[in-house]
Amino acid sequence: MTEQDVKAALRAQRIETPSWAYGNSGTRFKVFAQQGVPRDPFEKLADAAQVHRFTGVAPSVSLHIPWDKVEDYTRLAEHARAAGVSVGAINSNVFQDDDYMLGSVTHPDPRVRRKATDHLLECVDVMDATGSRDLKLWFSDGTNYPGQDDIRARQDRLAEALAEVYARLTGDQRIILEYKLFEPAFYTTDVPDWGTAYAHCLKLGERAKVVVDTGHHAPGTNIEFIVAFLLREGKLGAFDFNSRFYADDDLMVGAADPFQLFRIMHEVVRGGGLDDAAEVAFMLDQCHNIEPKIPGQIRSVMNVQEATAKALLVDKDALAAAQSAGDVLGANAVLMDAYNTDVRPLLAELRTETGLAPDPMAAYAASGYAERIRAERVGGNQAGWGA
Ligand code: PSV
Ligand code: MN
Ligand code: MN
Repeated sequence: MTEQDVKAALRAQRIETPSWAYGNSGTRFKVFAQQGVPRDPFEKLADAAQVHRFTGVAPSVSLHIPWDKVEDYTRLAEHARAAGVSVGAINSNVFQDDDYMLGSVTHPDPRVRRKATDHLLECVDVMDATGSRDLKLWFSDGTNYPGQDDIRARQDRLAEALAEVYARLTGDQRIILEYKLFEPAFYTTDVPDWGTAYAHCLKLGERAKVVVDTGHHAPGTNIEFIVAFLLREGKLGAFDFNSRFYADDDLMVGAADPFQLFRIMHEVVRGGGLDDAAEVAFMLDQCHNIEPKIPGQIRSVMNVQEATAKALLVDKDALAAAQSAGDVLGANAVLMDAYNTDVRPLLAELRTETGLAPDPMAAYAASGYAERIRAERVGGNQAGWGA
């Protein structure tokens, strides 16, 4: 790939930021409130627009319903557009009501299942109003103790709810189904892994695809293998990028293991996942508990860009030649050469060429936006509850 091709691919890349990254967040032990955080979904979109303003590649924002509940979603989408961004994936939330203690769409009580499915259908109404393509489904459903519920019956209930929601989609709308190994359930989780998500999506049809959240696997899992497999099957719908040292830490993508992120992006590039036709959504799913939020998002977007640039720099022909010759060390060296390239000058040049400041972090810091929101916004909210 020529330098021009690499730059063109980087210019076309899109990374979606999550509304909940802009609000206060923390662990179950403590939420450290920051000054100037958004007080409503409109202000979250305004902050997300800053990330796009300085990076040029983050033009959409995922919403989480009901954390981002408003009266009029058409108005919210218009507000987003006026700020220079658009509404991206709609995240459903069937995990925070008391009713969901034993599950949502897999709950043993049909009344609770109905309530949960109705919420998912309501999220499709929101998509109709905002023009969003993707309904992101994550279920906290599972059990804590052996024998607590019938594992197989829960799969039947899940399939039934998914089919009902899938039938409600129109146009280019999609279901993107997220898996997670454990938490909050500690014995069984109803969608614990990519295989379960893949099987359900396969049954649903073409417009159902899998979300790979990079924090949702057992330690040591080879995520790039999952990415390669799903892309090959046309079933990779999206990423929820973040990084983790222990469990679902939701730290900044590329912070814990930039080499893993590079390996993932190498499989994305190899499998054509950057092409529009692949319809892979690159989203962040992170919280900034102790660092400032807008710069945290800017840094994360830059980390994804750097990993992508390195993946694009892999000498495909040299790699293929070494692989087919059985040259183990040679093939590995081709990959490591790309990984060890300092791509920061290339990205700085690209930004300058597109009219952006070469260093988005410094440009944001100099913009005065942080000082302005600190002065203007009093009583900002927690990322989810009450936001
Ligand atoms: C669950 O851990 C998850 O990754 C899902 O994507 C949720 O929607 C998101 O976190 C925010 O809580
Ligand atoms: Mn996620
Ligand atoms: Mn998660």
